[in-house]
Amino acid sequence: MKNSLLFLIFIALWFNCFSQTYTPPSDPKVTANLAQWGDKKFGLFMHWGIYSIPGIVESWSINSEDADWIPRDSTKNYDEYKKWYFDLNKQFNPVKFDPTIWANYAKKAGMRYVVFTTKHHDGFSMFDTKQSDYKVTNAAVPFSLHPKANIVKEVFTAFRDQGFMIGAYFSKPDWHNENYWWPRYATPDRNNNYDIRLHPQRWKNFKQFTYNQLEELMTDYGKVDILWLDGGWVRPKATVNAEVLSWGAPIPAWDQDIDMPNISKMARAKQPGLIMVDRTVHGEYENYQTPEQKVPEKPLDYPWETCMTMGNAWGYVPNDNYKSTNTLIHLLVDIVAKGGNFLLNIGPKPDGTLPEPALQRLTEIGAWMDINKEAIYATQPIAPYKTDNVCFTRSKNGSIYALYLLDEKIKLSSKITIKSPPKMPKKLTLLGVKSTIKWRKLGDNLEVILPVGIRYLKHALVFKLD
Ligand code: H79
Repeated sequence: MKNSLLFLIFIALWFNCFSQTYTPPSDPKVTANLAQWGDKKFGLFMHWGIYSIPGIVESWSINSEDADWIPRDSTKNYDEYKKWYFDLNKQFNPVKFDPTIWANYAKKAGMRYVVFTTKHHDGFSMFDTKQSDYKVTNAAVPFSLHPKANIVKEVFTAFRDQGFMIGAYFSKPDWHNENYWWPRYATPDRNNNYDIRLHPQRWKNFKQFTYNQLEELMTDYGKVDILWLDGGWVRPKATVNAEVLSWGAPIPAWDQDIDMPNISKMARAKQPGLIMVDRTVHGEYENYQTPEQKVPEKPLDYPWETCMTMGNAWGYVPNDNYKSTNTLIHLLVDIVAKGGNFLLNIGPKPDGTLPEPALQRLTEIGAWMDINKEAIYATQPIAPYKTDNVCFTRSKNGSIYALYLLDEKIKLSSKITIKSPPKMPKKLTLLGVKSTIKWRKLGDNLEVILPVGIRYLKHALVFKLD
């Protein structure tokens, strides 16, 4: 009896050990930075690279996986197509590049951190790496002659100057590197295209290359707060989980182990307290989790961030279909009420400017944030999180906010109900309105009479309950 109980406990512990979805950082500096990051709530994600020039899906079309979300040019064969894509570097010339303008717009929108693509899967480095000629500062690139050619440095400096936390997006896979995609063989899918067990030295070279590039980014680009590592199929085979399998790509028989312990040691020596996000590889190098293009159903009990495109695409695509300001604000509110951060992506145009619809939305979000930001920043989730169309947040000093989501198409009635708020208030105010609000308790609910003349309050009305 006793033995079988012990056995059960052992099995439970063993299972728990391998099904763990989150491991808190052991370094207190990382914990402190994570808390600081969690208070920022709203960040700007940027995908910019050679794929922005023709305005196509970032990187993916040069791998031979057949998926409906990866459009391909049917007039060229695969090899010609890949050559055409890689040669786009010779056209990169964003003459209107001015990241200070980007940072100004993002700041006005209420964003407080930025994550920028230093290198996507196609391997084109947006920084002055010494490890490869396939980079923005190489003479083959027209923009290399420009004083702001070292794009990553300019972006990081401009946003840091405006008080943003700085995040470096970096793709672990590199489809331009001969030690990842060996030209001897075909490139049928996203994985490295040779058997690492037969060619260990080749993978060792790739690991060294990756380490060196990351060392440059951690050394020569000022303070970096977040290292956001994408390309989760580059991972030890033992860490492959259901999520990885759901991507539908082949799982190689070998480890694509990039040696995170070594990378982390170097990166945190250069950047003490660095937040590391080795996406989907749950464990000590994934300090927060990053659901992509989706919002979790319920609050998660570890730090997280939804990354999502403002249009449909990550990179700039002409005539992309942008989400409305109303939708974006509702997403922000819903995410924050569930304890997450919102990393909202915009793809700059090939000339270096931001698309007009994106600027319009940033400005409109900013107007809402000007009135309501105290219900967003540094808040914590509080049960019941959301009832009907009302989300709740709590500030650190104990105020509760009820964020009443407005449907643009429906005319607001003069009397509204906040169902089952976290607590019954003594005082109720409506942010952006000075006059006293009439309200009363009605069972577990609050009934609020809206004052006239508040038509200027759009997207979400925010009530403060004290
Ligand atoms: O850099 C961006 C993408 O290129 C990269 N990560 C973001 C931040 C990326 N990694 N993996 N993928 C993209 C795979 C994409 C899978 C998808 Fe889907 C399947 C896209 C469309 C179908 C998942 C399901 C995302 C949207 C629906």
